[in-house]
Amino acid sequence: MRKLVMASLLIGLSASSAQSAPASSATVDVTLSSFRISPNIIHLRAGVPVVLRFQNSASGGHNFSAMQFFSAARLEAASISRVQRGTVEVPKHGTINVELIPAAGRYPIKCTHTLHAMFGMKGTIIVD
Ligand SMILES: [Cu+2]
Repeated sequence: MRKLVMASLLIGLSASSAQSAPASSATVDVTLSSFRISPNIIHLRAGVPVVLRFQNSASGGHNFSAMQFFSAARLEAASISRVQRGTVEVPKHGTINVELIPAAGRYPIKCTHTLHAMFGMKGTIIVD
């Protein structure tokens, strides 16, 4: 699966070096559950458009909070309103897509709901 994603990334890159909008950004799935963010280390390519697909598999709300990551990234217009104060709120059994171009860096992530990070909902995004 990962190989497929990388392959399509490479194809996308070579095909869209002109001005055309990236028709098919790679999708990276991030699952929120009680109390995990999976994967808890998310590896992205700097400058390469990506859709982060946040899925909440739990019967309660969770969020994906990464203030520095989202402020450094360039969000696609339709995704801007889905990120509030560096946080994507995902309702129970919900899915939220956020399309963006990540900037290089290493960023902490967590769920800001009370005690959830302490219970394990935290991780890191590495963009290089
Ligand atoms: Cu949570």
